[in-house]
Amino acid sequence: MPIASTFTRLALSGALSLAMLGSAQAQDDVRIGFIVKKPEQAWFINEQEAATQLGEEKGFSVVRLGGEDGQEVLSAIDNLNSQGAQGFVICPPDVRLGPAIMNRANQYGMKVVTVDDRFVGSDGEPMEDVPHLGMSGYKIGQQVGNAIAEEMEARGWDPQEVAALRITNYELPTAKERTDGATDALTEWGFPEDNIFDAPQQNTDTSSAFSAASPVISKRGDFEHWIIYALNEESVLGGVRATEQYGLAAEDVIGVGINGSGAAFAEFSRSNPTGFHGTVAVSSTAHGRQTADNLYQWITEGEKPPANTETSGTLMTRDNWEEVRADLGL
Ligand code: FCA
Repeated sequence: MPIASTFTRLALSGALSLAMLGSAQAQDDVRIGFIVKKPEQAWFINEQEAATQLGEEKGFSVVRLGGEDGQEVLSAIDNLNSQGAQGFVICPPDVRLGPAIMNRANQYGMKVVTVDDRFVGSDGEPMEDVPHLGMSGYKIGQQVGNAIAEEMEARGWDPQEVAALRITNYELPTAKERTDGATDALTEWGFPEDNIFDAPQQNTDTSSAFSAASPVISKRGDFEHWIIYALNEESVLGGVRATEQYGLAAEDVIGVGINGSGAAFAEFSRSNPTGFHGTVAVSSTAHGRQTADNLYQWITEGEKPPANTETSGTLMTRDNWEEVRADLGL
């Protein structure tokens, strides 16, 4: 190959890649963080992936971080600042950290959007100033309660002889809304309030739900039939595992969760059905994309996202989970 032409080609490709670099540079100017309280949970992995994917489509970068306690969140924010991020989406490990998180973010001039768990101010009220997107907890809780009631009917259970394991997390408003919604739907249907037993969990994961559930189930050994609900499917699974450990059969247990993520898919894929009857699926993909997009628009166009956006859910059981999964883009 003649030297001249090689040179021309090199020069040309150099110019091209410089031009590409130029535009990539402009796009790379926007960098956002996506901080989640439980980075190992399928729900949060999916949210972060969806945000990253949107960033690839629109040309901004997403730094995925975990923040499992206040210290970790604050150092994640420092880390984002040193990377030149203009803002972040966060699901905080404790909603009462809202004021401290906003302090740090404001010091750096970063914009903040919350997802799933909404900040609570020092007055105990939601921090309306920080745009939020989360599920409509009460309504989704009602869906859980109704799904359990229908299944009790299908199995011909007498509600007087059924115990309800309510795995609670009253420190977290969205958790309380969800379990309140389920309780109200159940009692409206005729479930006796006296048969509802609380198992307060310390965390929103399977192991803390298992620890909370075990003593409650063993104390009420007189009940043969159990229903289980909680703020999410990970927690309901902890309850289901506790009934199994206690020796209850799958047909004696009806657990219905919330989320529709990998934890539920794995359970539905098992060859033998378990006491995990279903889950109300919400699109974690949509939560991740929408919040990242809201923040991106805010940074680039100065358009502040709506104060509060609520999303809805669809019941997913062993029979329809693959279909619902595809519909929700999960
Ligand atoms: C809370 C729960 C998560 C998920 C999310 C939408 O953060 O802990 O499992 O349900 O709300």
